[in-house]
Amino acid sequence: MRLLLLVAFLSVAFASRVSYEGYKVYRLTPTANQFALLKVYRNLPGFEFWNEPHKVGAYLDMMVSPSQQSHFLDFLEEQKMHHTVLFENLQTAIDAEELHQRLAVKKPRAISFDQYYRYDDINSYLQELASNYPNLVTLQSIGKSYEGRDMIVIKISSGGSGSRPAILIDGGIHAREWIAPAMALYIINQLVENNAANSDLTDAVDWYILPVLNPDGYEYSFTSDRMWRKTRSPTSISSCPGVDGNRNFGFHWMEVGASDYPCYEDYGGEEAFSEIETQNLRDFALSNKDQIKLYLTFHSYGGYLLYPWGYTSDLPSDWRTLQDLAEQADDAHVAAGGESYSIGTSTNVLYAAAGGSDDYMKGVAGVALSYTVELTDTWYGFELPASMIEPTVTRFFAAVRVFGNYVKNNF
Ligand code: 0X9
Ligand code: ZN
Repeated sequence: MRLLLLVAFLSVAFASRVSYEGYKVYRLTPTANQFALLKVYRNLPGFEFWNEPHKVGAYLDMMVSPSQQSHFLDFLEEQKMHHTVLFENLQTAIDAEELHQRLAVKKPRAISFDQYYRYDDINSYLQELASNYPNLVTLQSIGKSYEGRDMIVIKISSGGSGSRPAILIDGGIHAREWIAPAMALYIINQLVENNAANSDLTDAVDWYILPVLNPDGYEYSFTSDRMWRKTRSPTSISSCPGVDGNRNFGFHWMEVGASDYPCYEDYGGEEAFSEIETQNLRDFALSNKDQIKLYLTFHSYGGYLLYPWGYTSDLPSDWRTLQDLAEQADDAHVAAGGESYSIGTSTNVLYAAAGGSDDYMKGVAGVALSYTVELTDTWYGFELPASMIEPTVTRFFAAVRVFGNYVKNNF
């Protein structure tokens, strides 16, 4: 009976959601020729690339709607293309995740890393930290999102005199990449509530952390469409709202790897910084540019530690420093039990895409050490089960410690 009630409740509560019933996610390993053929499917209705293969032998994850299955299977068969299925029915995984979220204790006394938190819960936690640790924590709204949600940056600083070097971190520019805000939240948790064990990271360095950079999209991915990526502002096509925040920064904007068609997932916007969320982060970074020495922006998935540039295959002049530091961070991640990350520039290791926050921080805000972290894992894609949060964030915190200590010792 209770189960029946729960099922009834879930079906009413989620009636208006985008359904992924019957959607499959394929992992393909195309040859170069096959990849050229597959490109035709990009942005066709019923198909979505979850990632981009960057070299022959790398995998391509593709989400395919039910109505395209038989046609697509014929194509795979015809091409004799190697493939496995990551999700037989994506909606089944989304339902399981929702059930887990519903059953998780609401507003726990202590934060835990066995569930994903909604925007309001994240902000309540930040408020709680601000009142419990007034000597370490201050909150600042850097502005509101398009739908009017505050974008809260938590500053973690043990004080001291004069200007101290700082690290800027954000997560959640891409709504569906839920592990990114969770990672940011874990860093906050460790620096504040476990400060006794991490005081080496806060005694000489300040931290500015924005856990949810795209709050409207993040909430929308809980309430309406689990696979939402973009912001939620209107575009010139009313049925296709939202801009890819990570194509919207004003540095070599729209030069490569971004679309000018609003219905595509990598739509770069009407103009650079068309989005209030990217404007707010820009303004915050520029007003603290002398202090910020390192920038980390969390994404998922696949396990990449990327540094600029994303707009060109040219290397920045200080690439060796960026590479060495990333390798040290990765060593710590591996020592903590994690998988090794692929390291290099966005263009050379992943794909060329201009207008990213990482390029802007380095190219304009003058933050020499700028990284995009595509968190692990590699099997679940965006639909990472809540049971994977804790191992993911605790292991990567070992890498964050390396970044923190580098800034402490070098600035
Ligand atoms: O495409 C992106 O924005 C990032 N990958 S994701 O799968 N999370 O969407 C990679 C961004 C790397 N940085 C730049 N291209 N500037
Ligand atoms: Zn992303």
